[in-house]
Amino acid sequence: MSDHHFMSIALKLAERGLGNVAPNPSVGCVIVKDNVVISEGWTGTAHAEVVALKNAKGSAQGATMYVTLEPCCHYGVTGPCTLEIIKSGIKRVVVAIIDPDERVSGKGMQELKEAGIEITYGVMQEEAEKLNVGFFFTKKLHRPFITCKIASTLDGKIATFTNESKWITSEDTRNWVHELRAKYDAIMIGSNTLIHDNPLLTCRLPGFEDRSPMRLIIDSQTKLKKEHNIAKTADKIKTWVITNNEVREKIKNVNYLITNANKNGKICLKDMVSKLVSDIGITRVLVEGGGMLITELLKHQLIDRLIICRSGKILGNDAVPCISNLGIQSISQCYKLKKVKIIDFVDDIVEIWDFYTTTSYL
Ligand code: AOF
Ligand code: ZN
Repeated sequence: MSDHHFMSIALKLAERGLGNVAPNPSVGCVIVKDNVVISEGWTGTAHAEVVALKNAKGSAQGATMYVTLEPCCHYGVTGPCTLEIIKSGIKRVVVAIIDPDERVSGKGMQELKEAGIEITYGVMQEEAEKLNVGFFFTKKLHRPFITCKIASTLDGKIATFTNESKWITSEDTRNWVHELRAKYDAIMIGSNTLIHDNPLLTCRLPGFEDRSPMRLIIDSQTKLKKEHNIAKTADKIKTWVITNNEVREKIKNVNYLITNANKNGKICLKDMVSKLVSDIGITRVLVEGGGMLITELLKHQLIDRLIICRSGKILGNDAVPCISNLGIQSISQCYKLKKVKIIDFVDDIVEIWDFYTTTSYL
């Protein structure tokens, strides 16, 4: 079996931790002896390598370790993985990508080499970077990876002119979205969506109930009241109100992130995204509306991925559009996206599009 084969298993394992381990990356690890996987691990409270070594129960002597990110060599919340690897008698370590954390950044592999361990570097590097794109964004761009999910009609509308939006897409597509939520660190909405939909924003699929990400509400006028579903469940699911104004009446269990104001007296989005990293440790955000918030993020080049769940319905020109006016005169000024994937559901299709910020970064 090839290095590629075992690294792809490690990458699959790494996927399991997405949405669960921020601000950490989600890493996968397999230990292989005589072409057989003898143990597996992925990041949880402990690092992937440490979990895999523990699962190997002392039989890793002479084995090869496949790991999706360079093993760490620093004392952080946990001790250095390099020490554990050296102690275990592992003979060879195959690494997908270097850890951009300046405490590691090549030093992890150097330490292993100096201990006489053979290193192979760069196997499935691109896939490993894509998987942890949120972590790499925080280290290199100082902001999280931002995806916008839109439930839209065929004609690009997200609600009727009376603001009714339940339901545009079918149940199986909505279940898929619940699963998607579990892979993000946080879900973000604007205050209009809070008022019109009074949502819960949880994962409600069986088996995913405890995987609900934290909720972020862009709410400069503090419209969130204790009667809203989000406020009522803030004791169970972490909730942040993001505002640039002083908050006079705080709601129990709700956290408040105060941002700088822009020149129009509104939330400075650039400051907000940097504080999501520095103050909360978020690496991946799923924006779920509404149109105003998505339009503002778009104008500030703060959307990296667009997921459109499109149903076979038509609402007409008086309905609410998924993106409002952009004042674009010429096609040459338009925003351009790259098609990533189309998923076929019975009544809907899900389209995944990446902005060039993402594709040029990767
Ligand atoms: C690994 N394996 O599974 C992960 C790593 O605060 P700590 O101790 O958890 O360290 C966090 C840093 O460790 C993080 O910024 C990244 O550099 C690395 N993450 N390293 O060897 C893992 N998750
Ligand atoms: Zn580590």
